[in-house]
Amino acid sequence: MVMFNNFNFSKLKEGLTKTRDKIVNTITETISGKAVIDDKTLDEIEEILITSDIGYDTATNIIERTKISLKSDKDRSGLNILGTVKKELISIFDYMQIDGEEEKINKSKPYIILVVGINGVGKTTTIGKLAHNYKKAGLKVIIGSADTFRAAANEQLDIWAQRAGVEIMQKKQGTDPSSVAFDTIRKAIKEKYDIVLIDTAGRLHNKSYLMEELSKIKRVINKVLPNAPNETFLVLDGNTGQNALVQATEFSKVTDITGLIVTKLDGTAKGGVVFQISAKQKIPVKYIGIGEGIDDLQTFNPEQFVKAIFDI
Ligand SMILES: Nc1nc2c(ncn2[C@@H]2O[C@H](COP(=O)(O)OP(=O)(O)O)[C@@H](O)[C@H]2O)c(=O)[nH]1
Ligand SMILES: [Mg+2]
Repeated sequence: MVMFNNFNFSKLKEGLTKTRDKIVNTITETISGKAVIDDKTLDEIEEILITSDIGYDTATNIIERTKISLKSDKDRSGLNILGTVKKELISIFDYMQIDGEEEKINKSKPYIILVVGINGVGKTTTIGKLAHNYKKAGLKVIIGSADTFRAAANEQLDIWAQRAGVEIMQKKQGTDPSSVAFDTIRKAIKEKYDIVLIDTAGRLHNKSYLMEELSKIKRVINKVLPNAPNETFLVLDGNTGQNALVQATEFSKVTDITGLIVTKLDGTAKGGVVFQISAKQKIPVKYIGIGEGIDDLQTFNPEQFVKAIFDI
């Protein structure tokens, strides 16, 4: 069951232009004019993949598997090679299960979504977009503003809540974030909200501090709802390439991440990092951000993502 009607292939394709230039256009140049692709050319393709943000291990793995699958295939045309590489890239996401998100939400209302990630990755923007998507899907949404650290955070989130047309719970700057989370959830239970989105501050000066803050939020949430949060989404900025991978690794150590959201894939050549993070972390990629607008969040679909990158 598709929860959101937020997919637009041409917009996705446009957003991934630089990534496509970096990965596919160079591969296409390498294979063009060659009737048969030999192993030397495959090694060149491997190098292109390595220098894109797909990462060394993932790239060598893909080419190895491509070589194996081509052994039983007489067709060594460029087109077939590209098709095989595409298939291998899609298979990186095989670990992701079709979610049945709607059923999950229906089973545990209010459904609590905690959004974490370092400063500037796009948490607040993504919460605004998610709120809009859930609202459009007919759900009653409230946002809890647990980024009480920055003065401007409340105002920014308030603007997004208004855009999305959803409720928001805010407290003074400096309030304990977990008390905002607590009150938001209590209100959500009392007033029968379906979805609670909790924004957090992205202070990562040190791991133990982050762990403490996140685990306190969880502890406090658990007092109201034992199974909450139902989801913890980690937001990563696609623009940061390798660094996004490091963040995914670090956050996974301190909290149970149930899904990734990779933002700012528009206008970056580093979109290949989505493959690398998935291959390494095996955490489902739930959404991708391809712009600053309220409609610029798409549910991640492996086939369409690869197709959009390779569709020249
Ligand atoms: N181009 C682009 N910009 C984005 C996207 N997501 C967020 N941003 C921008 O990234 C900046 C930081 O976002 P914000 O939500 O404040 O990050 P936070 O600190 O994690 O809450 C803002 O200028 C957003 O407009 C995206 O998918 N594409
Ligand atoms: Mg924020």
